[in-house]
Amino acid sequence: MRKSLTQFLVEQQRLENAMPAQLRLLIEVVARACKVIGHTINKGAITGLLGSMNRENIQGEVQKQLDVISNDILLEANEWGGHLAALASEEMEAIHPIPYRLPKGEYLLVYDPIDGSSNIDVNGVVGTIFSVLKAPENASGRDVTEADFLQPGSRQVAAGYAIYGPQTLLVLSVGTGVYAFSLDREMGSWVQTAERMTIPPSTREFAISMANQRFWNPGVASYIGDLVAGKDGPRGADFNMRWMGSMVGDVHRVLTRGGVFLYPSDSRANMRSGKLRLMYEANPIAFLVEQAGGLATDGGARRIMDIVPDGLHQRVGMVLGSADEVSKVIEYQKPAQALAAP
Ligand code: P6P
Repeated sequence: MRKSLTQFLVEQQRLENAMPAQLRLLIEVVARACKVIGHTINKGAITGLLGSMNRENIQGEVQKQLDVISNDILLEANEWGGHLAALASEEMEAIHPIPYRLPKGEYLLVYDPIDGSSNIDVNGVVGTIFSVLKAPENASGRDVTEADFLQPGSRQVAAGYAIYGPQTLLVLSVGTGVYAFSLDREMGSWVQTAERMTIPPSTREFAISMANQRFWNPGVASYIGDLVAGKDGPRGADFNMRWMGSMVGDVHRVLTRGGVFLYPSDSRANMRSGKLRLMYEANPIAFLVEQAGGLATDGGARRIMDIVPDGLHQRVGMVLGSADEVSKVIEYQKPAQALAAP
Protein backbone atom coordinates (compact mmCIF):
# COMPACT_ATOMS: atom_id res chain seq x y z
CA MET A 1 0.00 0.00 0.00
CA ARG A 2 1.63 3.29 -1.06
CA LYS A 3 2.03 6.04 1.54
CA SER A 4 -0.42 8.94 1.28
CA LEU A 5 0.67 12.57 1.57
CA THR A 6 -1.08 12.75 4.93
CA GLN A 7 0.83 9.71 6.22
CA PHE A 8 4.10 11.28 5.00
CA LEU A 9 3.31 14.52 6.80
CA VAL A 10 2.31 12.73 10.03
CA GLU A 11 5.63 10.86 9.91
CA GLN A 12 7.44 14.18 9.42
CA GLN A 13 5.66 15.45 12.55
CA ARG A 14 7.13 12.53 14.52
CA LEU A 15 10.73 13.33 13.52
CA GLU A 16 13.00 15.09 15.99
CA ASN A 17 12.51 18.43 14.21
CA ALA A 18 8.77 17.78 14.32
CA MET A 19 6.81 19.54 11.62
CA PRO A 20 4.49 22.09 13.28
CA ALA A 21 0.75 21.53 12.81
CA GLN A 22 0.31 24.82 10.94
CA LEU A 23 2.96 23.82 8.40
CA ARG A 24 1.34 20.43 7.93
CA LEU A 25 -2.03 22.10 7.27
CA LEU A 26 -0.37 24.57 4.88
CA ILE A 27 1.11 21.79 2.77
CA GLU A 28 -2.13 19.77 2.75
CA VAL A 29 -4.09 22.86 1.69
CA VAL A 30 -1.61 23.76 -1.07
CA ALA A 31 -1.58 20.14 -2.28
CA ARG A 32 -5.39 20.14 -2.44
CA ALA A 33 -5.36 23.45 -4.35
CA CYS A 34 -2.88 21.98 -6.85
CA LYS A 35 -5.33 19.14 -7.51
CA VAL A 36 -7.98 21.75 -8.34
CA ILE A 37 -5.55 23.71 -10.54
CA GLY A 38 -4.52 20.55 -12.39
CA HIS A 39 -8.15 19.63 -12.97
CA THR A 40 -9.00 23.18 -14.13
CA ILE A 41 -6.11 23.19 -16.62
CA ASN A 42 -7.02 19.70 -17.80
CA LYS A 43 -10.52 20.89 -18.70
CA GLY A 44 -9.36 24.29 -20.01
CA ALA A 45 -10.36 23.71 -23.61
CA ILE A 46 -13.76 22.30 -22.64
CA THR A 47 -14.62 25.16 -20.32
CA GLY A 48 -13.21 27.81 -22.65
CA LEU A 49 -10.60 28.93 -20.13
CA LEU A 50 -7.58 28.74 -22.44
CA GLY A 51 -6.22 31.91 -23.96
CA SER A 52 -5.21 35.25 -22.53
CA MET A 53 -6.76 38.06 -20.58
CA ASN A 54 -6.30 41.43 -22.22
CA ARG A 55 -4.05 42.59 -19.39
CA GLU A 56 -0.47 42.14 -18.14
CA ASN A 57 0.88 41.12 -14.75
CA ILE A 58 3.57 42.96 -12.77
CA GLN A 59 6.13 41.23 -14.98
CA GLY A 60 4.69 42.89 -18.06
CA GLU A 61 3.63 39.44 -19.25
CA VAL A 62 0.21 38.87 -20.80
CA GLN A 63 -1.86 37.03 -18.21
CA LYS A 64 -3.55 33.80 -19.22
CA GLN A 65 -7.06 33.28 -17.87
CA LEU A 66 -5.75 30.22 -16.06
CA ASP A 67 -2.94 32.28 -14.42
CA VAL A 68 -5.56 34.43 -12.72
CA ILE A 69 -7.92 31.55 -11.91
CA SER A 70 -5.10 29.45 -10.44
CA ASN A 71 -3.87 32.40 -8.41
CA ASP A 72 -7.33 32.77 -6.89
CA ILE A 73 -7.62 29.03 -6.23
CA LEU A 74 -4.49 29.19 -4.06
CA LEU A 75 -5.62 32.42 -2.42
CA GLU A 76 -9.05 31.10 -1.46
CA ALA A 77 -7.67 27.73 -0.37
CA ASN A 78 -5.23 29.31 2.07
CA GLU A 79 -7.08 32.27 3.59
CA TRP A 80 -9.29 30.42 6.09
CA GLY A 81 -6.85 27.97 7.68
CA GLY A 82 -5.14 30.17 10.27
CA HIS A 83 -1.70 28.98 9.11
CA LEU A 84 -0.66 32.04 7.11
CA ALA A 85 0.12 35.64 7.97
CA ALA A 86 0.16 36.63 4.29
CA LEU A 87 0.64 35.36 0.74
CA ALA A 88 2.43 36.70 -2.34
CA SER A 89 2.26 35.62 -5.95
CA GLU A 90 3.73 36.25 -9.37
CA GLU A 91 0.23 37.34 -10.40
CA MET A 92 -0.24 39.95 -7.66
CA GLU A 93 1.84 43.13 -7.49
CA ALA A 94 1.51 43.53 -3.72
CA ILE A 95 1.42 41.00 -0.90
CA HIS A 96 -1.97 39.70 0.21
CA PRO A 97 -2.31 39.87 4.02
CA ILE A 98 -4.79 37.48 5.64
CA PRO A 99 -8.01 39.54 6.13
CA TYR A 100 -8.61 40.78 9.68
CA ARG A 101 -11.81 38.70 9.98
CA LEU A 102 -9.79 35.48 9.58
CA PRO A 103 -7.24 33.90 11.96
CA LYS A 104 -3.58 34.66 11.20
CA GLY A 105 -0.77 32.09 11.34
CA GLU A 106 3.00 31.93 11.45
CA TYR A 107 3.83 31.33 7.80
CA LEU A 108 4.26 33.25 4.56
CA LEU A 109 3.41 31.54 1.27
CA VAL A 110 4.95 32.74 -1.99
CA TYR A 111 3.92 31.09 -5.24
CA ASP A 112 3.85 31.08 -9.01
CA PRO A 113 0.38 29.65 -9.69
CA ILE A 114 1.23 28.50 -13.20
CA ASP A 115 4.87 28.45 -14.26
CA GLY A 116 5.35 28.10 -18.01
CA SER A 117 1.83 29.30 -18.74
CA SER A 118 2.78 30.16 -22.32
CA ASN A 119 2.73 26.37 -22.81
CA ILE A 120 -0.90 25.96 -21.70
CA ASP A 121 -2.57 26.67 -25.04
CA VAL A 122 -0.29 24.13 -26.77
CA ASN A 123 -0.82 21.43 -24.13
CA GLY A 124 2.75 21.68 -22.85
CA VAL A 125 3.94 20.84 -19.35
CA VAL A 126 3.22 23.53 -16.76
CA GLY A 127 3.44 23.64 -13.00
CA THR A 128 2.71 25.44 -9.75
CA ILE A 129 5.73 26.45 -7.65
CA PHE A 130 5.51 27.37 -3.96
CA SER A 131 7.85 28.52 -1.21
CA VAL A 132 7.16 28.66 2.53
CA LEU A 133 8.83 31.10 4.93
CA LYS A 134 8.21 31.86 8.59
CA ALA A 135 6.73 35.27 9.29
CA PRO A 136 9.09 37.32 11.51
CA GLU A 137 8.38 36.87 15.24
CA ASN A 138 7.44 40.54 15.62
CA ALA A 139 4.87 40.32 12.80
CA SER A 140 2.20 38.70 14.99
CA GLY A 141 1.15 41.97 16.58
CA ARG A 142 1.19 44.11 13.44
CA ASP A 143 0.32 44.16 9.75
CA VAL A 144 2.65 42.05 7.60
CA THR A 145 4.62 44.07 5.06
CA GLU A 146 6.49 43.20 1.88
CA ALA A 147 9.74 43.60 3.84
CA ASP A 148 8.73 40.56 5.95
CA PHE A 149 8.91 38.44 2.79
CA LEU A 150 12.37 39.63 1.74
CA GLN A 151 14.24 36.74 3.37
CA PRO A 152 17.00 34.72 1.70
CA GLY A 153 15.99 31.32 0.32
CA SER A 154 18.03 29.65 3.05
CA ARG A 155 15.21 30.66 5.45
CA GLN A 156 12.62 28.54 3.58
CA VAL A 157 11.03 25.85 5.73
CA ALA A 158 9.40 24.02 2.82
CA ALA A 159 9.14 24.26 -0.95
CA GLY A 160 7.69 22.30 -3.79
CA TYR A 161 5.99 22.20 -7.13
CA ALA A 162 3.11 20.47 -8.77
CA ILE A 163 3.78 19.43 -12.36
CA TYR A 164 0.85 18.96 -14.70
CA GLY A 165 2.09 16.57 -17.38
CA PRO A 166 1.35 13.01 -18.43
CA GLN A 167 1.31 12.43 -14.69
CA THR A 168 0.24 15.03 -12.17
CA LEU A 169 2.92 15.04 -9.49
CA LEU A 170 3.62 16.96 -6.31
CA VAL A 171 7.35 17.25 -5.54
CA LEU A 172 8.02 18.46 -2.03
CA SER A 173 10.70 19.01 0.58
CA VAL A 174 10.33 20.09 4.21
CA GLY A 175 14.09 19.98 4.69
CA THR A 176 14.42 16.20 5.04
CA GLY A 177 15.00 15.29 1.39
CA VAL A 178 12.84 15.48 -1.74
CA TYR A 179 9.71 13.36 -2.06
CA ALA A 180 7.30 12.93 -4.99
CA PHE A 181 3.59 12.15 -4.84
CA SER A 182 1.49 11.08 -7.83
CA LEU A 183 -2.15 12.09 -8.10
CA ASP A 184 -4.33 8.98 -8.06
CA ARG A 185 -7.29 10.37 -9.96
CA GLU A 186 -9.58 7.47 -9.04
CA MET A 187 -9.06 8.13 -5.33
CA GLY A 188 -8.39 11.87 -5.76
CA SER A 189 -5.39 11.51 -3.45
CA TRP A 190 -1.63 12.09 -3.57
CA VAL A 191 0.33 8.85 -3.13
CA GLN A 192 4.09 8.76 -2.57
CA THR A 193 5.93 7.41 -5.60
CA ALA A 194 9.49 8.62 -4.95
CA GLU A 195 11.52 9.30 -1.85
CA ARG A 196 14.83 11.09 -1.28
CA MET A 197 15.19 12.03 -4.95
CA THR A 198 18.89 12.57 -5.73
CA ILE A 199 20.50 14.43 -8.61
CA PRO A 200 23.48 12.49 -10.06
CA PRO A 201 26.62 14.69 -9.71
CA SER A 202 27.57 14.44 -13.39
CA THR A 203 25.50 14.58 -16.54
CA ARG A 204 25.56 14.66 -20.33
CA GLU A 205 22.35 16.68 -20.67
CA PHE A 206 21.87 20.46 -20.62
CA ALA A 207 18.88 22.78 -20.87
CA ILE A 208 19.16 26.33 -22.19
CA SER A 209 17.29 28.45 -24.73
CA MET A 210 19.79 28.49 -27.62
CA ALA A 211 17.77 31.33 -29.19
CA ASN A 212 19.46 33.68 -26.71
CA GLN A 213 23.01 32.65 -27.67
CA ARG A 214 24.03 36.06 -29.05
CA PHE A 215 23.16 37.68 -25.71
CA TRP A 216 25.13 35.38 -23.40
CA ASN A 217 28.23 36.48 -21.50
CA PRO A 218 31.52 34.99 -22.76
CA GLY A 219 31.67 32.40 -19.96
CA VAL A 220 28.25 30.93 -20.77
CA ALA A 221 28.96 31.11 -24.51
CA SER A 222 32.23 29.25 -24.06
CA TYR A 223 30.70 26.66 -21.73
CA ILE A 224 27.79 25.87 -24.07
CA GLY A 225 30.11 25.96 -27.10
CA ASP A 226 32.26 23.26 -25.51
CA LEU A 227 29.20 21.10 -24.77
CA VAL A 228 28.01 21.43 -28.38
CA ALA A 229 31.54 20.61 -29.64
CA GLY A 230 30.96 17.14 -28.26
CA LYS A 231 33.54 14.37 -28.08
CA ASP A 232 35.90 16.14 -30.51
CA GLY A 233 35.81 19.25 -28.33
CA PRO A 234 37.42 20.17 -24.97
CA ARG A 235 34.87 18.12 -23.00
CA GLY A 236 35.68 14.92 -24.93
CA ALA A 237 32.05 13.78 -24.75
CA ASP A 238 28.79 14.26 -26.62
CA PHE A 239 25.98 16.08 -24.81
CA ASN A 240 22.21 16.11 -25.33
CA MET A 241 19.96 19.18 -25.09
CA ARG A 242 16.39 19.56 -23.83
CA TRP A 243 14.41 22.83 -23.45
CA MET A 244 10.73 22.69 -22.39
CA GLY A 245 10.09 26.41 -21.98
CA SER A 246 8.71 25.50 -18.59
CA MET A 247 11.18 25.50 -15.73
CA VAL A 248 9.15 23.00 -13.70
CA GLY A 249 9.37 20.51 -16.56
CA ASP A 250 13.10 20.97 -17.04
CA VAL A 251 13.77 20.90 -13.30
CA HIS A 252 11.74 17.72 -12.84
CA ARG A 253 13.88 16.02 -15.49
CA VAL A 254 17.03 17.22 -13.69
CA LEU A 255 15.73 15.96 -10.33
CA THR A 256 14.82 12.64 -11.93
CA ARG A 257 17.87 11.85 -14.08
CA GLY A 258 20.35 14.71 -13.63
CA GLY A 259 21.29 17.53 -15.95
CA VAL A 260 22.12 21.21 -15.86
CA PHE A 261 19.51 23.94 -16.45
CA LEU A 262 20.64 27.44 -17.35
CA TYR A 263 18.71 30.66 -17.64
CA PRO A 264 21.55 33.17 -17.18
CA SER A 265 21.17 36.92 -17.11
CA ASP A 266 22.24 38.32 -20.48
CA SER A 267 22.93 41.54 -22.40
CA ARG A 268 19.29 42.32 -23.22
CA ALA A 269 18.05 45.42 -21.39
CA ASN A 270 15.28 43.46 -19.65
CA MET A 271 17.44 40.43 -18.91
CA ARG A 272 20.43 42.04 -17.20
CA SER A 273 19.04 40.72 -13.88
CA GLY A 274 17.83 37.47 -15.42
CA LYS A 275 14.36 36.20 -16.29
CA LEU A 276 13.42 33.93 -13.42
CA ARG A 277 11.88 35.39 -10.28
CA LEU A 278 13.92 34.88 -7.13
CA MET A 279 11.21 34.48 -4.49
CA TYR A 280 8.72 32.15 -6.17
CA GLU A 281 10.74 30.40 -8.88
CA ALA A 282 14.48 30.38 -8.11
CA ASN A 283 14.35 29.99 -4.31
CA PRO A 284 11.86 27.10 -4.05
CA ILE A 285 13.54 25.27 -6.92
CA ALA A 286 16.98 25.89 -5.38
CA PHE A 287 15.72 24.48 -2.07
CA LEU A 288 14.62 21.27 -3.80
CA VAL A 289 17.79 21.02 -5.91
CA GLU A 290 20.06 21.38 -2.87
CA GLN A 291 17.94 18.93 -0.88
CA ALA A 292 18.57 16.49 -3.74
CA GLY A 293 22.34 17.03 -3.63
CA GLY A 294 22.57 19.47 -6.54
CA LEU A 295 23.73 23.09 -6.77
CA ALA A 296 21.80 26.26 -7.65
CA THR A 297 23.63 29.51 -8.34
CA ASP A 298 22.94 32.81 -10.10
CA GLY A 299 25.13 31.68 -12.99
CA GLY A 300 28.28 32.68 -11.15
CA ALA A 301 29.47 31.54 -7.76
CA ARG A 302 26.59 33.19 -5.86
CA ARG A 303 24.34 30.58 -4.24
CA ILE A 304 20.71 31.38 -5.04
CA MET A 305 19.62 30.78 -1.46
CA ASP A 306 22.15 33.26 -0.09
CA ILE A 307 20.66 36.19 -2.02
CA VAL A 308 18.79 38.65 0.20
CA PRO A 309 15.89 39.83 -1.97
CA ASP A 310 15.46 43.56 -2.52
CA GLY A 311 11.95 43.18 -3.92
CA LEU A 312 9.11 40.67 -4.13
CA HIS A 313 9.42 40.29 -7.90
CA GLN A 314 13.19 40.49 -8.16
CA ARG A 315 14.67 38.52 -11.05
CA VAL A 316 17.85 36.47 -11.04
CA GLY A 317 20.04 34.50 -13.40
CA MET A 318 20.02 30.80 -12.64
CA VAL A 319 22.14 27.72 -13.21
CA LEU A 320 21.11 24.57 -11.37
CA GLY A 321 21.45 20.82 -11.38
CA SER A 322 24.20 18.19 -11.25
CA ALA A 323 26.83 19.50 -8.83
CA ASP A 324 29.89 18.72 -10.98
CA GLU A 325 28.36 20.41 -14.03
CA VAL A 326 27.22 23.54 -12.17
CA SER A 327 30.75 23.79 -10.75
CA LYS A 328 32.06 23.69 -14.31
CA VAL A 329 29.77 26.55 -15.32
CA ILE A 330 31.19 28.56 -12.43
CA GLU A 331 34.72 27.74 -13.61
CA TYR A 332 33.88 29.01 -17.10
CA GLN A 333 32.63 32.27 -15.60
CA LYS A 334 36.07 33.04 -14.15
CA PRO A 335 37.62 35.85 -16.26
CA ALA A 336 39.86 34.82 -19.16
CA GLN A 337 40.33 31.42 -17.62
CA ALA A 338 42.44 28.95 -19.64
CA LEU A 339 40.04 26.07 -18.97
CA ALA A 340 41.24 22.58 -18.35
CA ALA A 341 39.84 19.78 -20.52
CA PRO A 342 37.09 17.59 -19.01
P1 P6P B 1 11.72 31.56 -22.62
C1 P6P B 1 8.21 30.50 -17.95
O1 P6P B 1 7.70 31.79 -18.30
C2 P6P B 1 9.62 30.70 -17.47
O2 P6P B 1 9.64 31.60 -16.42
C3 P6P B 1 10.23 29.36 -17.08
O3 P6P B 1 9.30 28.45 -16.64
C4 P6P B 1 10.90 28.90 -18.36
O4 P6P B 1 12.04 28.08 -18.12
C5 P6P B 1 11.31 30.19 -19.02
O5 P6P B 1 10.42 31.20 -18.54
C6 P6P B 1 11.19 30.09 -20.53
O6 P6P B 1 11.72 31.29 -21.02
O7 P6P B 1 12.56 32.81 -22.75
O8 P6P B 1 12.34 30.35 -23.27
O9 P6P B 1 10.29 31.74 -22.99
